[in-house]
Amino acid sequence: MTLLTPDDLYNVSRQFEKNNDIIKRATGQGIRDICESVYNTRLGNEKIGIIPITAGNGIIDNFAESLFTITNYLKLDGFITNHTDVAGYYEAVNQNADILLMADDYVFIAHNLRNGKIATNHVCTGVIYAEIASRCKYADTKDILVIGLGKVGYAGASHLIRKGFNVYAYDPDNEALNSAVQELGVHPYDIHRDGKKFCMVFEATPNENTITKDMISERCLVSTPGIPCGLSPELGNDYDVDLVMEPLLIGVASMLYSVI
Ligand code: NAD
Ligand code: 2YH
Repeated sequence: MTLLTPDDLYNVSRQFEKNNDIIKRATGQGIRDICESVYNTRLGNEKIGIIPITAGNGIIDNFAESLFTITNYLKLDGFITNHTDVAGYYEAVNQNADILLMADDYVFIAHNLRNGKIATNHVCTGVIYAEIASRCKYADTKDILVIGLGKVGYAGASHLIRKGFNVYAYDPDNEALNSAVQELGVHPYDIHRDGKKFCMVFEATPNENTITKDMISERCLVSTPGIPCGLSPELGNDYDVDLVMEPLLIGVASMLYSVI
């Protein structure tokens, strides 16, 4: 289990703006347009109740505040409840929240109380980062590499298969890799043998240096929610990589669009 730290969340809207510029440059569209087309929804004037949760490792400084910043950034009407946990839930419902956002150590959800839709951060993050990678405007094939097939990576790989991409995937955990081969139909990618290079890469691991020079072509698009980043700054510079990596806003935008 990886938990966000207050440092990860430093100036979340600035981090997002920088990434949105890269997304626009590499795909031709910004994150809002991409979310609208993935989910076929538009954000309106929904009221978002953000509930701090003390379970497990407890409150993360800056987490609820960052979600509040994100709701403002998306021009939604957000508020953080004064109470935590069940009392916070009760408060949010009584304050007429349309959508609730809350996370413990394992699951982070958006729940739309008006239409009953519920979404998890790991699925929505996987879907949107995979979608971003798949939109690389320099790609001339439908081959895409997925690195890491955990909760986020599997959801992204599944999305790419649904969209008709040729998905190559690597995970050192054989059980995770075999499930994705059998259930989704991804091609197993052997980093030591295949020598195939990709223009579109979706990485979802909690480790550094998961991306090597044998995997990527010059000017490729690497889209990764993984913390820390799997691409070293040196490799990113040498290969002139368009790197999309942001700790919270892109995934939360995806969650909100998915429950509208
Ligand atoms: P997980 O533990 O469920 O899965 C991680 C997977 O990566 C595992 O299957 C593991 O075997 C695999 N892996 C580890 N090292 C690897 C390597 N060198 N090459 C290939 N695969 C490797 O984790 P998760 O919930 O899927 O989250 C993945 C990452 O995404 C974490 O760092 C998490 O913090 C981050 N995350 C970020 C956001 C965001 O908005 N930026 C949102 C959710 C999760
Ligand atoms: O960071 C996390 C977990 N990794 C779950 C996310 C799933 N992708 N949870 C945040 C915990 C927040 C805390 N309980 C709070 O401040 O409310």
